[in-house]
Amino acid sequence: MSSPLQFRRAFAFESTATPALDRRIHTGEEPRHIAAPALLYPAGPVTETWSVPGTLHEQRRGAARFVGDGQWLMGTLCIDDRTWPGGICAAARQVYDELFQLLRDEGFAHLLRVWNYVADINGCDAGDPLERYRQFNIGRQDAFLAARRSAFDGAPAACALGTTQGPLTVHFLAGREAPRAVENPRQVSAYRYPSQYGPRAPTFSRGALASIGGGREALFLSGTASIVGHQTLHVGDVARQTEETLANVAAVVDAANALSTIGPRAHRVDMLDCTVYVRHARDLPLVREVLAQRLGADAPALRNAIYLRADVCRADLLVEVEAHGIASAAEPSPP
Ligand code: 3EB
Repeated sequence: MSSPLQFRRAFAFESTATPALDRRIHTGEEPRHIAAPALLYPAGPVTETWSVPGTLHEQRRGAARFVGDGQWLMGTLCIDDRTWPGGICAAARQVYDELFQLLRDEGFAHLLRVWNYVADINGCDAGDPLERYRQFNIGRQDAFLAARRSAFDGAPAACALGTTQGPLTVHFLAGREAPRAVENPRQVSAYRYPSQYGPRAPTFSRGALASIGGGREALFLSGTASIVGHQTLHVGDVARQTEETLANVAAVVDAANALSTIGPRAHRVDMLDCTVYVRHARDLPLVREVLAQRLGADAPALRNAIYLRADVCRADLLVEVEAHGIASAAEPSPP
């Protein structure tokens, strides 16, 4: 593999000069041109950068802005669903149709990770009783099926969160080699959720493993919440939802380690780079307290975590954790 992929999270107290800047997921402010959850902690701004060596030039095509180096392709697509004919369902179809066309044009067969941000995700549009997230799921799955991409087993890792405003915003990371999809034995696969959660299931795997060069393997952990089987547990109790979420995170990490090319202890929960989405800003102290109890106050995962304010895609979920971990064959983790 010619160009290794690097991940870096830059905090406000660090130098803002990010070398080889490719794709930034700004989490410091709520910019108006994209939908982005607001940063709750630490004091912003935080910039997430997935980068490759060398300088890349951003290109634009339709709804997409993207960069690529031949090995990796990253970008963001935005469509304002409020003005798009057919609303959020049609906008989701259009965004994913354009994404898949872009991947075909650029010769990238595989989506590794997708971040979906939808304004008012638990709301409904005038004249349509179906929740906006459920509408989004229809358009997304239709696009996967139309493009003959894995809408079920082998779907990419993803998250879907609600913002207060902004156009439908989809960030993606694609590569040339198929990732290995990871499921959670404690949960029904999201793409097999029964129809009580909407006419079409969400299109994502619980995690994805990908070789990213330099003998390293990335685990992309999808948005993970207090769901066991297909049901939400601990409705109204953010502390217990956080604990259940961590149990699910641990289960996905275990399942990933069983598939890892690096080894059976390659990925560790306490070493993940976590993004924690909190529905109510007032719950932040309690969520942080539970994470500190469960991960250990000195865990790198706790030190590196960022907390964002977002609506979680089921109205009864109060917290969701997404993460990535990078394991290296050169530096095996201690037993
Ligand atoms: C869940 O487990 C919580 O629709 O892409 C998590 C990750 C969730 C991704 C998505 C939704 C999505 O069902 C919600």
